Amino acid sequence: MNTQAGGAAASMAERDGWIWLDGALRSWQGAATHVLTHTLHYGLGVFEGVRAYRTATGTAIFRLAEHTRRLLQSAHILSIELPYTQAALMQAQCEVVRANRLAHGYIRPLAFLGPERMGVNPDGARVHVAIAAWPWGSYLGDGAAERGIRVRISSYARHHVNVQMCRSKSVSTYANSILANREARAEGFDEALLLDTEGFVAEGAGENLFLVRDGRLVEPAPTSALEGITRDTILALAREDGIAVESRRVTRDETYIADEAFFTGTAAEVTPIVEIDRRRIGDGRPGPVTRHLMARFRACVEGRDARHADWLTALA
Ligand code: PPE
Repeated sequence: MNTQAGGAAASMAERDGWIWLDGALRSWQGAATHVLTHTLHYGLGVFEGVRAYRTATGTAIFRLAEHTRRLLQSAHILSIELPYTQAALMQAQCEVVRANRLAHGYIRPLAFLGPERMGVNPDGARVHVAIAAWPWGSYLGDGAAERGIRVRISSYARHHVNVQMCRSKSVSTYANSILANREARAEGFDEALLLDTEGFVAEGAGENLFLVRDGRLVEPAPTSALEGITRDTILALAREDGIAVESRRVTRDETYIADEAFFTGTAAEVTPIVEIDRRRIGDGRPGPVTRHLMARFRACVEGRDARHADWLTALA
């Protein structure tokens, strides 16, 4: 990963540029918080991941309104009162991309409780909002989109719906994701797929899952998974193309016999899966439905699909 100046950054904290913190742009390295930050100790915080793309008419943010709305909803679920409106947060994200002169990149808004209080009762801790942005390439490794990735079903279950409310994209969900991802990589896989506490397929460590079976698109109904916005994009594109869509319970063995499988996520975009638990999926290469939806997704994010121009917010 490179700094603005082009040198290699030793740490995400040591880059050059600008971070929006509590209403104003601060220098990248000055955007700090105290070690007694409440969220650092107890994990109550929410975030988003958003991508800006280069289009023929300039840089544009993909589905900015939907991501920002989900940030507000994530906070609402956890009773975190964000001191900013959706419009102000959308404006701030545009400002951060512009200030860092990014032609394309990843935007990370984060709402966290400050160091004003310690203890599980957070009353009195202020809600802070930070927004950073940086260039972020292929999330699941170079060549993932072309070759597809190898996935392992995790030995860790996704949170029970009454343990971690997964419709909230909250910081504390991700300890579970880290355990699963680390386990999968340690065993030579690229990413983990998590089952729920009843044994049905939930989602990837940082992605939603889709299967293709006999030309139909199948997704695990998102009960203990995040309601992904890339997932929503893929569902809309599939319906537009007359591809039947099923949202229901999916079992582990059903993933093994799928004709095709892929992950979706803002960071991962659309990533084909060619192997699950050492079983080849289809012919072991990204399948035709996956490749078709990847191409349609690319056209949308790059502003080449006039039908979905409203998914892009131009930076102007
Ligand atoms: N499930 C999980 C658990 C998840 O983290 C993501 C996004 C998704 C589904 C897909 O959601 P969406 O981005 O709206 O399509 N994961 C974010 C964080 C990745 C990270 O490592 O950080 C992301 O892709 O931005």
